[in-house]
Amino acid sequence: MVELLKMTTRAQRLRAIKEAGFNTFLLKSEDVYIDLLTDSGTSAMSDRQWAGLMMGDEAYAGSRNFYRLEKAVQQYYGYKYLIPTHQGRGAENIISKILIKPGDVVPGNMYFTTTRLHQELAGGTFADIIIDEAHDPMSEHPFKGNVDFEKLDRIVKQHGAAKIPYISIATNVNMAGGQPISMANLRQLREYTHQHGIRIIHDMTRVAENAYFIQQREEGYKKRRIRDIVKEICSYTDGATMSAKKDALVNIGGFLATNEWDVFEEARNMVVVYEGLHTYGGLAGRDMEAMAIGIEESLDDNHMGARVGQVEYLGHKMESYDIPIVRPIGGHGIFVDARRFLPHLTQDEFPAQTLSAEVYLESGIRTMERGIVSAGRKADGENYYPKLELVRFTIPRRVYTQAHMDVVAEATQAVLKRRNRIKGMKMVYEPKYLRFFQARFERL
Ligand code: PM9
Repeated sequence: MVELLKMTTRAQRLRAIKEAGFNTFLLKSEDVYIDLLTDSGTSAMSDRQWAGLMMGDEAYAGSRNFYRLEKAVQQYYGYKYLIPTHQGRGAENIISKILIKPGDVVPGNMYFTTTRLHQELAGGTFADIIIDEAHDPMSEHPFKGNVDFEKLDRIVKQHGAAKIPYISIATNVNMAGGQPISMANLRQLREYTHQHGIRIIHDMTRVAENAYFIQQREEGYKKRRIRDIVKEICSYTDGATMSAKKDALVNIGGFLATNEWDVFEEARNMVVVYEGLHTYGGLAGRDMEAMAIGIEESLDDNHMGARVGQVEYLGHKMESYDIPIVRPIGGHGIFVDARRFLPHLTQDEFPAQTLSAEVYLESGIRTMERGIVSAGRKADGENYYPKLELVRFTIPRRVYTQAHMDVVAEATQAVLKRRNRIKGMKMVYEPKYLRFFQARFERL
């Protein structure tokens, strides 16, 4: 499938971004030239996946596509039980409701917006146990997704293992810049959690990208196939939530997977309340078919080399223009460091939100804020002040060419040249949950 891209004038973009309250989530996609808002549900499906859509068995119960998907999850990821959900947060809702009790603590390798919100809504508190390097955009640590065992041990000693329903481990940590956890670190975590009787729940949204980095960077994995590395990663965890809209190359879909019968039984019952019957979980049969095919395609070594290679291409181009980006270059996009890009703005003036709006205004390229707006507020109402104040240039899989990446780098360079004249913003509307999606801003 090919799609026409629409170029707009600066006057049109100014009108559009003002109408959108300077929030790129509120832009109409028809006003966007190159859309790097997210890699979620925006990838191009393959010929095989499109053919799979035609094989949808739209029975209410027991669709053959469900069994195909169940087989793919068992075969490629190794989890025993599957519950499809409409997308990742559907699975997060269910697992949080089942495992977390009020007063519990959920340690994890950096927060993710929807994941932490569901943990909090279930009465839990998230505790960050990622290594310090993950909060430093300039650190060259090859595995910034690693767990810091001193931080974890402090939490376990302080609260006791009984208050920790699970450790939340993301592969290729999104908010850190698409940064991987190493196999050695995960293996060590498995040993630790076995000693303490704590589960690991795996946010496997970008597990294949993580596996690619293990293959490229970790001793002993150079000759291993991505599919084998992915299976090994999953084997160190007890269950998983998945937004299949990313790695698994579909426009909609997700799942919860577990190796525990009791958890499965409760989840199978709960899914009928929130999503749909346990053999479709909010998805059409055709969506499950496309997902089963996408899972297999995502594990192909050549696909992953091309995918991360394109991200690296954009990153190197930006670096050649002195645009400050998170190092090392991550898996799903380039994260521009708004603190270094706009050093004259305080964090309360929303540097990343401002930069994202300016990139749109300059060029029609849509990106996403990943800083103080995304971090939201604590239970007591205070703002979180994350160390990372980033703009994410997220690359959809199999959609854009390197020429588009050239345009992106050049447009960002043009903003860099006039950065001293850029003023910050104030928030004029703030919704209660996940404010980054719908908040509105005005220029100072
Ligand atoms: N991630 C992203 O753009 C979609 C919307 S932004 C909240 O990065 C992880 C690591 C994700 C993720 C979504 C979800 C939720 C869970 N974990 O969007 O509900 O990156 O399918 O998945 C977005 P769903």
